[in-house]
Amino acid sequence: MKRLLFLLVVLLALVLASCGEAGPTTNINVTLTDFQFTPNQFTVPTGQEITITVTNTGAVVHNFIIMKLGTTAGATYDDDDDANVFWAERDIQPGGDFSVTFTAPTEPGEYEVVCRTEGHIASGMVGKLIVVAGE
Ligand SMILES: [Cu+2]
Repeated sequence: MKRLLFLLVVLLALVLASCGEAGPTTNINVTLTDFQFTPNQFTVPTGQEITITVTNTGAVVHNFIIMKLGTTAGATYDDDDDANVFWAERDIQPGGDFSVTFTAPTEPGEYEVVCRTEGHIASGMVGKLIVVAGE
């Protein structure tokens, strides 16, 4: 009996842990380094106001650019990609630490997140915004 109870507690803990990880959030905290988004995957609910807190701990300027659904900046971000931007916080200076808000897309799906500084996509500054239907 004791063992069964232990098993149930473990199972419950696992379920709770996985919920916390997968659930959508309206608060994103992202750290920009040379050359990564940490974390590099964000899950948000459709159409809600999202507060994003950005910290650039790298030595160079970075960007947080959300591409429109179904588009990609490819291996390098160039001027043509501007037309495909859903939302962007550009030219985040080293040491920069602030919060901004944007409204999440109303269409669920996976949106590419990139840094437009030259060479940064190729170096690994790519992420994913996962938009899920709100409850
Ligand atoms: Cu960058």
